[in-house]
Formats: sequence, C-alpha cells, structure tokens
Amino acid sequence: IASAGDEGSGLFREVLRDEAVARLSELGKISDVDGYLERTFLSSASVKASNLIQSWMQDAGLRTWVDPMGNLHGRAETVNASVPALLIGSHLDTVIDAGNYDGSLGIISALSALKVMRINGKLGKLQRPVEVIAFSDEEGVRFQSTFLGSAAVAGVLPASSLQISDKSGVTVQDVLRENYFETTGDSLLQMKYDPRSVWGYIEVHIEQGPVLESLGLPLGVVKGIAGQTRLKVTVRGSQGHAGTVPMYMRRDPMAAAAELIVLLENLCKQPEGFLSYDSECKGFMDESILRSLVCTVGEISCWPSASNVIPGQVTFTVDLRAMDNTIREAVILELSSRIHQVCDRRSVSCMVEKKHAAEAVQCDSELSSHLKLAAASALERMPGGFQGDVPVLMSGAGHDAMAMSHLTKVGMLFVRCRGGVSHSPEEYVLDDDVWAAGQALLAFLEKHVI
Ligand code: HGY
Ligand code: MN
Ligand code: MN
Ligand code: MN
Repeated sequence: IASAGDEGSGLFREVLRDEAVARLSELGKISDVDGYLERTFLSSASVKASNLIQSWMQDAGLRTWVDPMGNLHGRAETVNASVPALLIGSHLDTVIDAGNYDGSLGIISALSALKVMRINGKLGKLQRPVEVIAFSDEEGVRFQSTFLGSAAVAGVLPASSLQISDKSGVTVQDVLRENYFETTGDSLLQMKYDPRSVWGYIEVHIEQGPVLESLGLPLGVVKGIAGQTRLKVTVRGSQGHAGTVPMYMRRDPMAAAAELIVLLENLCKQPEGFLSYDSECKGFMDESILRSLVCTVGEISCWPSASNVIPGQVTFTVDLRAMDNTIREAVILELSSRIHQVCDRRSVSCMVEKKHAAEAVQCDSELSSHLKLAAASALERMPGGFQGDVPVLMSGAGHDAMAMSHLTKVGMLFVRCRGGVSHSPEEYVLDDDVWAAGQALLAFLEKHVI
C-alpha cells in the first residue's frame, strides 16, 4: 500500500506523530476538575474540548457541525456525494481520573491522517465522503447509560434516554437544553443516519489491555467486543446505633453487600461452579469464552455514611462482561437470584435494576482485513521496521463501535498502551505508536477512499 508516509516522511511524521502527541497532551488538560482528568456528557470541559477538536477538524479541511446529542462531526465531501461515506470516530468524554488516550487517540489520529491528505492535495480527490465523529458520551459516567452519542447516530437511542437523570436529578434533556439544544424524540429520528449512506465505521482505540505490549507490537486488529450489562443493586436494612444493637439483631445492608461482592467475584472466577446444569450455556463453557467473563463493582455508596451508624441503605454498581451473550445473561440471572437469596437470609430487602446492556459485537471481516493490511504497511515504515502478522484481539472494553454496529459494518484498530493500563492517569502510548496509528489510518484512507 503506497502511503503518504513515503513522500516527505519528515513532514508527515511531524503531523502524524509530533503534532498528534502535542494535541493529546493539550486535550488531556481540559478537565471539569482540578487535579485529575474528567469530562462528562456536555460538561463545560466537554464543550471546551469539542471546540478545540472542531478547530483541528477545520485545520484538516473538514466541514464541521454539532448534532442534537452533542456529537461533533467533521466531514470531507467528495464530488459524487451519493457514494456511501466512511465514518471514523471515537469519544471525547472520559471516565473519572482518566488518561489522555482513551477516546482522544481515535479522534486525533483520524484528524492527523486527514490533515496529511489535505497537505498532499489528496483530500480533493476522495472517491467517497469521509466523516470523523467525536462522540459526546461513550463512558456513561454521568447518566450510567453508555453510547448516548453514537447510539443516536446509529438510530438506536430510545427517546426515553432523554429523561434519564443523574444523581442530582438533572436529565439528559436538561443538559442538552443548558447547551442550547432542544432535543426531542423527533430530533433523534431526524439525526439518525441512513444505513445506505454509510459504507462502514472504523475506530482507532488504545487496547486497554496487555496483549500488544506482551507481543512487542504497536498495532492489532479487533475481532470482537465483549457484551456488557450494568446493574444497580440497592440493599435496605435497619439503620441503627453502632454501639447498642447486638450483632444477632442487626439487619446490616453493608455486611450483606460485602457478602454479595465476594460472591460476585467467585461467580465470575468459577462460573461453572455456580451455573445450574440445566442452564443452556453449559455447552458454551469453553476456556477462552469463560476467561472473558469479568465483573466489577466500581461504585458503592451508603446512607447515612457515618462511622457510628449501622447503615440503612447501601447501593452498588455491577459491570459484568463476556464475549458470549448467553453466558452473560445466564450469569446475570444466576447473580440476581443469589442476591435475593443472600438478602432473604439476612432479612434485608434488595432491588436489582438493569441500567444498561449491550450485546457482544463481531467486527466485520472485510474491514478488519483492510485494517490489518494498513497496519502492516504502517509498521513496515516505523523505526525498526516490522515483519510478520498483525495480531487479532478480542476487546473486553466497550466502544462506540458497538453502537455503530447497528448502523453499519465496523472495524477497530488497537494501539499498544503501557502495561495495558487504562481508565487511569497512568495511561500512556509511545509517541512512535501514536505515529503508527495515524500512519495506518492514512494507509487505509489512501487505499479505500481515494
Ligand atoms: O467501560 C468501557 O468498557 C468503556 O471504556 N466505556
Ligand atoms: Mn473508557
Ligand atoms: Mn474508550
Ligand atoms: Mn450518640
């Protein structure tokens, strides 16, 4: 694959690496809080980040706009506008105490590759439109409902999502209104993309896992993305005086929650020990799928949260993922019944709410093979060169590509990150790996849109 990297690679290295690295650092400083990185759905930092990315989109020669769900779009048209477009995207929101690369790398490497094409005059020769989308909410930190932005573009965001409220009772629709969007169910119907107008969606993203680093390789192609279910579990007991209620008389929701959290961990470590033999997924229990079953309690809160008060109520989140939907659903069923068993035994009450569920997604094999060739061509140009096969990985992390798979075929390119660490300020990608990502996208674009 001939890539712009061949001609004047010094100039293109400046854009695909040095400028991209500088932009990642600049974007990483735009936070809602001092001291660590946090950008939630349409927060002031997210709006500031969106404005900065919009200037980079214009620098790449793209036409830009923001849609009724706060997604930022940058599009390069072609002479024959009826040709289905290639969409490239990732998210501009972050988790709490986030790193600089999760989401941002996918947006910035796309804009770097397109900027190189503008510089070498190829943007005017596109055979198909190319559109970069910076999605407004992938992490779902504020409203516990992920993919608010990409699901809207894909046409699978229910209008009811506009009424989801955050911890302070503010709804998604309120936040949109605060940002001058009067978004209604009709707006969602109007903004969804027609599948016939889209050729495919690709996303570059850090691996957020240790495999590429263990292989000593900067890039990999994603085969599939694990399905995920998010629950909110509320346990209620008898609030009381920490000093006077005898242990045998207590109905302590914190102790119940503690037992449930350890049970959850054991269930996901050894599901075969928990799932009843008649569960239909027994046949699915092969090692790789089993090992993909993971579960996390990331948030826990209690009321009234005072050291000398037996809590009255404890609430905690469950984030459960698996490559196989049958296993994930069987485990969720098993878990819900065990939560009720433990709470009954402890004479506390419980409520299990399903906040979000996304099916596992297989990436498109044609797009994946194109990405694999593009990645291989990029790696051959990297310092030290590269011979051999670009690895194919599964993703335990969720991505906007899951939502976009409802609209079109999807492909993902993974980029090595140090120690596989993510959702942490320790997140880090080597400058040359940032360059590899941009170079691979450039090679893909030159092969498939020129
Ligand atoms: O949680 C995830 O997998 C993604 O980072 N939103
Ligand atoms: Mn993330
Ligand atoms: Mn992400
Ligand atoms: Mn007292």
